[in-house]
Amino acid sequence: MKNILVIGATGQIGSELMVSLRSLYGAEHVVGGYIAGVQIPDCLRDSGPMEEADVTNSQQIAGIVDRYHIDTIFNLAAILSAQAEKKPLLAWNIQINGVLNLLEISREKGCSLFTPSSIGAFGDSSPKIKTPQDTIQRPRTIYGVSKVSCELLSDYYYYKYGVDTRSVRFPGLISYVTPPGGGTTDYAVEIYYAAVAGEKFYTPVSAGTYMDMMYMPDALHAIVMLMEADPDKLIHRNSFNIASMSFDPEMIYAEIRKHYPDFEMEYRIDELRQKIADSWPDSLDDTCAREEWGWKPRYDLSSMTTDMIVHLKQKLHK
Ligand code: VAH
Repeated sequence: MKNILVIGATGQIGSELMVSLRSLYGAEHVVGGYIAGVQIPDCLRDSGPMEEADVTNSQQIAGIVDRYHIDTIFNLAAILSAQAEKKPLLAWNIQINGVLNLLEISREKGCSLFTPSSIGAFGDSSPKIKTPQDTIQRPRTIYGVSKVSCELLSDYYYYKYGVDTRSVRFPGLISYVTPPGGGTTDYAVEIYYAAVAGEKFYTPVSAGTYMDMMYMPDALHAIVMLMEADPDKLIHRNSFNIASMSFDPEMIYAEIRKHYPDFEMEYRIDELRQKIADSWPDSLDDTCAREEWGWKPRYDLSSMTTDMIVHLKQKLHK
């Protein structure tokens, strides 16, 4: 049975990954790592072990790994793209120095390590349509630079020391559970909240700005599938393109209006997020993930929209 540590267990991905992992492997086998001062949801605190785990504090993490005999670490600590541009050194510290701490701990203690990358690991000079698994990666955001560096470091530790590092390049993730913070793709979450709340939505990126997006249940499924995959079948490790849908604001607006015909959207462009979005791919080619570990999304824009609205109506008491 695995003993798992989730770093960033209260974040957008971490909080839902915790629920999935605890139901799969047993709550007592999944330790939730949080940073001092963060609000820990009761459902996490009451269902299994939680420990303060700052990814920049190597000694603290190593102590948890020893105390709980951790053999698998999921590292979801990150400052998202737009936020990272405002705090580049903090983003670097968490996303590189923090990752190096985890790679060293994984090397010394024999842990497997998952640290997600992102479509943000590509830049203007990467092919934009059906971006290949292996292609040029020259991002110009600190988020992208840290994600490419993390991919390279994780592969280095696999090839030099045999550390079992694996990761995926996440598209924009959409969820009704934990609101996102500071991302470029977060408009695709915020728009659902506005529609269900009966409010007009102001979209920060322009029509025709296509980005790969994914519903959170598919993202969680990808993480577990990859970490359970037969290592002998993996040709790539850090990091797999995965995709499920690509849309622009007009497409998601049209899909939501099938449920709320009077819903209104207007463009209020956020220069920073528009510039970042323009540098990212419109769509990814995820053939390698499908061939090497059986990746296959289950949600598309229509089914995600229906599910998001059902759950947000309950959450917002609408
Ligand atoms: C962001 N949601 O917008 C994150 C993600 C691919 C996008 O990395 O920064």
